Amino acid sequence: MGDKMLVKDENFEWNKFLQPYELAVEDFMLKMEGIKKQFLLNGKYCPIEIVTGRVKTPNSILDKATRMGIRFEEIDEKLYDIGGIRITCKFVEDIYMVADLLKARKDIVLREERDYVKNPKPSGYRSLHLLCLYNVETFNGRIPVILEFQIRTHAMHFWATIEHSVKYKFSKNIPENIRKRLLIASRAAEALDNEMSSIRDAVAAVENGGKPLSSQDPYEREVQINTIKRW
Ligand code: 0O2
Repeated sequence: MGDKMLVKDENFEWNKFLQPYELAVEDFMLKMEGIKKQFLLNGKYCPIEIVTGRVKTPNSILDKATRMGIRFEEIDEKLYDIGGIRITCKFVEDIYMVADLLKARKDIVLREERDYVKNPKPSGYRSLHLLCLYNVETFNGRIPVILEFQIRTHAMHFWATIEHSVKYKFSKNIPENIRKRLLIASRAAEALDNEMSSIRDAVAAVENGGKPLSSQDPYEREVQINTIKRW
């Protein structure tokens, strides 16, 4: 295909193509709100703070497909983030709790996990991505679509939002000094995440009669925190 920009085919029915993604994103936004509600109704600590979703625009799809050398006919099987759900959490440990919740569901099948929290991108980008297959019910029958779940902390989200705008401003060619500063800012965000978890543990330990939390396991930690205090 080369580097030739994929062009918008006037006859292509984008609306029809994107509809299953729209439905899938809407379905999952609702499902995530349902999970949130269950935590609250059961008086448990909820690892999910904010849920948002979006479907890529045709221009953004064509732009990314061109960049990645994906042919037009392959877009729906090779472009994984046409439908995206973003979940923002307070703590890094919450990210993995949310991931476990998603992996345990029967209505989605995990296709791929990209852990940019443990292995940040060279840009400094951090988030956990789960690429999942979801069968969306439409009046034309069941249609399989890939959804990309991006799970991140507020600090990771703040960084990604600013870096995204900077990239856009410089048409993806960020000057070297700005790039370095963004990398330093990403490390600062990581330090902030670590400190917030540490403060949480210190407070929980105080409330636990001075005894530190015994487990590094996020589930046990969650149980302990729940018994000590609702955050
Ligand atoms: P938008 O506008 O958010 O939709 P590759 O980068 O080649 O490994 P791919 O398919 O881009 O492969 O997948 P990846 O890396 O999992 O990234 C998908 C999405 O994650 C991106 O979608 C961004 O939303 C986010 N992301 C990934 N890397 C970065 C980064 O360095 N900075 C920021 N701010 N976000 C990132 P889009 O389509 O690029 O963007």
